[in-house]
Amino acid sequence: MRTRVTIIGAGPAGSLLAHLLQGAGIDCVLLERRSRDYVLGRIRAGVLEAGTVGVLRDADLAGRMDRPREDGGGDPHDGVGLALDHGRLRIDFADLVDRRVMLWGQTEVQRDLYDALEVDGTTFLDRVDEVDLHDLDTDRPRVTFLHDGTRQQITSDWVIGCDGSHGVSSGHVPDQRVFEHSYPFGWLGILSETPPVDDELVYASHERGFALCSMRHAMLSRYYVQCEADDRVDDWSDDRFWTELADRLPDEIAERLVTGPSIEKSITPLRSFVAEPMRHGRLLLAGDAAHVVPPTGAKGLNLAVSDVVLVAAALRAHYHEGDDDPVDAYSDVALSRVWKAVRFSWWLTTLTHRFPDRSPFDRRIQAAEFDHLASSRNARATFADNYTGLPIPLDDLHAGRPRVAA
Ligand code: FAS
Ligand code: PHB
Repeated sequence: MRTRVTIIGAGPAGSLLAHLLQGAGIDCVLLERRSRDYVLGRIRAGVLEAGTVGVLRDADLAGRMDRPREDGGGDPHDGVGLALDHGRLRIDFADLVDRRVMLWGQTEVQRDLYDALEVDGTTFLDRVDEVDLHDLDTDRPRVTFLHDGTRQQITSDWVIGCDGSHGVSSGHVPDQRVFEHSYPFGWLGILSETPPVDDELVYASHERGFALCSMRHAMLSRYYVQCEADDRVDDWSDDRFWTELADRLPDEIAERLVTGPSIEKSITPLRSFVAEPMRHGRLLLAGDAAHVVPPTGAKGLNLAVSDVVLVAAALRAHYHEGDDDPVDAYSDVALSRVWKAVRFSWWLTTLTHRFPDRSPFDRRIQAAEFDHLASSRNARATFADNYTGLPIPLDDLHAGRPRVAA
């Protein structure tokens, strides 16, 4: 096969990139290891930054999301609640930064993307195996793979690694610098067909550990509790989960908790990971293929979107204007935004979780941080600025460099 751009991985990053490239008249082939249904069945992120919502709307991917909430559409949120032990405060996004976030599950985003790829007529091969990359330092890189038992090869101008944190692309960047930080705990998440405990999300920091109350719609709640790094799902009965969740929430919230059987239960390890650079020759990396953040800041999916918006803009400049400054700036410009999201996710995780080796000094520092948020509008505005999403640096990409502090 011959195409302009080969995309490896059809999660949110790869499938959004394919849709954006098709819209720009740039042919691409999308390769996915799993089946479409498997990808659609993964329960992951829930919060879309303001910028991500704009990207979906501009790409005509927001039809279902923009239906009224009561008709199953997305749920715009103007704020989020924080609780320390049993004190509470609210970060009012609308008042502080005049932006909001959208509760719209990653599974819904993925469904809208796959529906759009059908309409686009994108060449989308799922259940591919043994993907390998070749000749990335030439202007005719090749991708080989098995599909339906047949070994195949694609020659293209560019290869975009959107194959997540366990993919193959990242391994094809020689002299890669890897930055990793592991957390001594994980998240146990459940879905339950019960009404959410509050209209907004609640991030709770308690002596017993972290808890998060989220939602998908008026009769589908998403809850998380911090668990041991080596816990297994079988260690957590529904009863144990609900009891632990209630113990970690402020009393007035715990009293409203409606429990029910979990319809999904999974454990996610928490880690921060960045691989630099996000390019080698004609290979560009985007999304979890280049970076992973703890889900505390709701950044993973949103970073995948911002990387892909930058890749699509760089490839449009390459093909439509013969300008390669944007693609040459891509790695540095993307990383400048990635590291700010990695920092915020690390900060919010450190603020809200119970560290096993934590000293009384550490607990006082957490309390002082909450006290500063409660008493300083500027501190709350910084939180809101990061949580609702920093700008996607398209201007820096076209200027050929990341913006740095003067
Ligand atoms: P993805 O991992 O989503 O997609 C990569 C795709 O590449 C996959 O479909 C994979 O099958 C495919 N692939 C891998 N190797 C391949 C190969 N060799 N050939 C072809 N295809 C290959 N983020 C949040 O913001 N909030 C959350 O609550 C949250 N929860 C999460 C829970 C879990 C269990 C995980 C793993 C992640 C979670 N995340 C969360 C982060 C998640 O949403 C990611 O940031 C997001 O899926 C990133 O999208 P992609 O970069 O497309 O990577
Ligand atoms: C979710 O709804 O799944 C969710 C929300 C906020 C987070 C992480 C996950 O920080």
